[in-house]
Amino acid sequence: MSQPKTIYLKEYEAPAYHILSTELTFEIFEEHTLVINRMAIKRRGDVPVPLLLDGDDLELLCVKVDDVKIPTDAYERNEETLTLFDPGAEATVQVVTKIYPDKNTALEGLYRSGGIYCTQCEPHGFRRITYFIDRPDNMSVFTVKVIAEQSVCPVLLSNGNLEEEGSFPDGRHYALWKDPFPKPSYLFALVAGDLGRISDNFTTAEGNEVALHIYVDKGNEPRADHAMRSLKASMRWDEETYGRSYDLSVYNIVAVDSFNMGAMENKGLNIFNSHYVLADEETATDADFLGIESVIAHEYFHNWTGNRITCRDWFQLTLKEGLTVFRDQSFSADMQSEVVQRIRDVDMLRERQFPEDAGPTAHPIKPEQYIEINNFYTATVYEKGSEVIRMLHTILGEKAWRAAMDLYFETFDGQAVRTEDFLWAMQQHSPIDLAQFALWYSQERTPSLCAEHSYDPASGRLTLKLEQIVPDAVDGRKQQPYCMPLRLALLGHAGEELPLQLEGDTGAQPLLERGILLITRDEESFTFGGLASEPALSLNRHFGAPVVMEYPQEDVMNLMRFDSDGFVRYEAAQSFARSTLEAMMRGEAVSPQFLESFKHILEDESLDLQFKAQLLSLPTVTMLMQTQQTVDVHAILEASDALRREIAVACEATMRHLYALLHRPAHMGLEAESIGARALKNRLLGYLMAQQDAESIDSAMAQYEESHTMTDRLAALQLLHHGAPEAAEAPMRDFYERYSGDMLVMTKYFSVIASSPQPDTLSRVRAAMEDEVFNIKVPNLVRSLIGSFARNPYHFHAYDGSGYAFVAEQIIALDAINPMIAAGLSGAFKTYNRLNAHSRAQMRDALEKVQAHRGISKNVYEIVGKILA
Ligand code: 0A1
Ligand code: ZN
Repeated sequence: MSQPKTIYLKEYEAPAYHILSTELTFEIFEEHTLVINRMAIKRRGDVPVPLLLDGDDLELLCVKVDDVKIPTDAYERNEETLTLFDPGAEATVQVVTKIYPDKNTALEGLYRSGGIYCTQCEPHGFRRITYFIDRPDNMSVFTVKVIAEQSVCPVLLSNGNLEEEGSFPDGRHYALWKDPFPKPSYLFALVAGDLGRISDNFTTAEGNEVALHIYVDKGNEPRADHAMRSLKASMRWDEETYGRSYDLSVYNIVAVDSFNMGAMENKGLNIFNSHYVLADEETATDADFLGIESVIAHEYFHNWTGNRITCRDWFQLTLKEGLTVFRDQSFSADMQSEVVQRIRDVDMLRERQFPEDAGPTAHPIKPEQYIEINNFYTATVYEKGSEVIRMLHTILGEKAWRAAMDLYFETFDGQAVRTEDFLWAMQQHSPIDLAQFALWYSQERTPSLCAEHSYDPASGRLTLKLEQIVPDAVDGRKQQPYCMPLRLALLGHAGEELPLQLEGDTGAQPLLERGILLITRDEESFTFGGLASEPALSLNRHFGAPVVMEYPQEDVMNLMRFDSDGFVRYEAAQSFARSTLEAMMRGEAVSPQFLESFKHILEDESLDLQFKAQLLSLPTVTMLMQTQQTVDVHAILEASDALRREIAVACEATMRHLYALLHRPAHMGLEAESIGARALKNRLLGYLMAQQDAESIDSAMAQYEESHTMTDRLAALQLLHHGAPEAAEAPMRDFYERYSGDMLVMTKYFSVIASSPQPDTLSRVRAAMEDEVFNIKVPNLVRSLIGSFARNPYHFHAYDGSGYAFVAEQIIALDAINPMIAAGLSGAFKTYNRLNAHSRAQMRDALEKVQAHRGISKNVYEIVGKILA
């Protein structure tokens, strides 16, 4: 194949034309759809220039300018564009294209999923529907007419407000939608099909009535209630927190089964992966409920941060994504417990983004180049992007943050802008110059912050030395030290926060009053006075900067017990567990102090139950891999399994007692206490099951049978299947029989199979692929089965290379169906460089097969190329 082209930010040029308004007519037929597209175009400059329209995989039927068919020598067409040589300074350009939604397995553009027609246009899907200036700096007012067979597609939706509907004598009908807000084509959406719906309404702070509808497959209506509650809560929250109200008279959400990502914020017509809409206690876990709340909020918040103010170009993706993730995380923290939410978000960052930032595909939150933009919907752009926004929030403080956001909305409403424009608004209300801070947008990799301290009893002073280690970029370029806020406290013997009396010139520390040090250099030293005895150091409270914090280990036991910052307590517990595991990998015995501290938390009755479950977790394999020079997965797994058993032996009686207390049917429902009870109970059962003894297996069997919630049922099933496969046979059969008709629940069943440590896992995964419930065209099923396998450290990294070979084989097969999903799966190989020679050689074999495959997509080409470079 020809070498895919690299696109550079520095080569950005504004488009030569704008499309002021766009009238679309969709004629939906069983085999194909006709798209009639009338665009009012306007040239920006005075001199005649060609009009370049993007198009991908389109059958072109007709081109007209001002209603006259133009001769074929007035335009030119290639794989990616339709060029009209000189359509004039202002004209109406009409193109008619024919597309085949049923054949569209890539799920970009217009496709049919489970009988429902729907679209996905971000980032480049619109060009698979019609020819257009398909870039976000081209904002147009859309009017959309959808025509289809009434019996096949009783529901016809698009963006904005419904203007008109009607029917034809031949059994077809139409709906006409108009969106008054100019928008880029990536926010266009259309849905047509036979759907049920639930409805509600919302009155905005200004008194406007908004109709709310959630469309789902018929029969699933009752499972959309939680999504509706979440939507209303989000709408209220954005009014109260940011003074932003909804701006159309209708808000539609549609749930579809085949979707490449979580959901999409199309103006007034969000399209969701059904996983993020449908839930009830019988079929969804607590994590699913929380996920729905957060994704519904995320898409709703995009209406202001993304739609009203959008991105100038795709390099600016974090402008809308980092900011919107920050907003949805703040919302979830307000709805749930703040510290529990923070720990979840940080876990996710470190589990997914840190490895990305340490690997061959590392990129700044604002990349400067790409081959395939779809590869940049990453944890870096989203989650690290959110951490960068969070640091700005910390630096400005609540009040100035709100003022800066108000300014951002007022100044740029209705525009397509850059991250520099956002930073400009922040700067107007910032206590510090943000020039150095802006490096967070242009540099990659995770910095480390190493802290050392010494206390001098004679003078009552503590000196804190901080060294900022900034790794080189992927290409070896040196990078500069960052400006970051570091929240800290000095704690007395009972955990009380002591006053921060910084000595010397404190002029450069405008945030100290709020307990925040501003770090700007690679080496800095701070002296605090007035300390009657040696304090414990509580650093990076709340995880205020996305860094690897190297902790002074001597304080961890105290911090774990009494730090008033819940995040630091958690961090101390994780860090103590990590050093314990590392010692075990060196052949040492389990540290008795660790077991004692663990027990201390276990027996602490004052703790919130969800928080306690988090404090009692062990670092994951991915986390442990991050601190190893050369990764030895099997050593990590051995040590982790051994520590789990030792903990179970040391705490068995207390755990059984507590488990019994928590395992009560009273604990149903979604309030924090019930969620907490389930989280803790299942954490305890996890430890107990590490012993694989009859009593624990009985508990798990009983929990499976008696459970009223999917959370409990699934936890028991997974522990049984992974730890006691013979006992698990009956519940596995039962689960399959109960839920084989429910695709969303089956994704859970497939992940249980694919994440198992049992030796026959790969053959079971292969067998599951043959199951009639499995369908390789449905991304949720692929992620749950093949994706879970690729994350299964026991088998992906199998010594004989079978795990790598299997995943490579699936990447090749999937690439022909859905390149985005194939590229996502390729990410499993990102650890390549850090593995030992044996595993590396096997991975190389697997990856080279992928690379050599004829016709590989540019999505996969870009990722695999970077890994092997
Ligand atoms: N903007 C969406 C994410 C999204 C991106 C690409 C998609 O398909 C190619 C779909 C969704 C969000 O942030 O929620
Ligand atoms: Zn988003």
